[in-house]
Amino acid sequence: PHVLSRQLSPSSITPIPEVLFSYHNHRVGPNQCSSAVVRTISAPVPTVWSVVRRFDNPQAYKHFLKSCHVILGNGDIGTLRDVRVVSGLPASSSTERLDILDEDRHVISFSVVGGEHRLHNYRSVTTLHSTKDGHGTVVIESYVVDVPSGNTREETCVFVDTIVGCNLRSLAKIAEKMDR
Ligand code: A9S
Repeated sequence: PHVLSRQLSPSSITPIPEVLFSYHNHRVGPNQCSSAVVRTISAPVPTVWSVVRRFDNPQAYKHFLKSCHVILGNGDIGTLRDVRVVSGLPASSSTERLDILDEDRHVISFSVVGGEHRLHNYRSVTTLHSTKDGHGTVVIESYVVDVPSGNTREETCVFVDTIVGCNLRSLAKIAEKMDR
């Protein structure tokens, strides 16, 4: 995937409407970093959305997660989930809140509100965009997160871009298979 390190600008991705673009314009605090990962998937938006919209089932395509339990709510804004992380990462769990689920615009966003890991105040926004021919999807996933003490901004973005890149690659594989 293409990694756009704080370079996401309307001119670089012309077909995306300003309203959707604004979702990726994060307020970044002094000790935070922000970036975005973009990936094109060879499956239409409804197929990709059917996977991405499942706040209760992120482990379907996020392979660093081994389980997910909804601990509050039923899929509406404010729903909380508790995810468990596979071994080998500097993390064991994360508690996450659903902030946006826009079924018409294909926008989902969540915030990390707790857990045992180093990505404090992580917040991501994922938007789906149809390719011009209607057969494909461009996924944009941007985030903002605190830079952990002892790490640089660059290290933090490399770490998170890697995880998000893996997730989007896996999402592509699953959606492309569903579409066959
Ligand atoms: O889950 C996502 O969409 C994205 C990320 C970057 C998740 C990161 C993570 O869940 C780990 C994979 C466990 C890595 C959190 C919250 C902290 C980590 O250290």
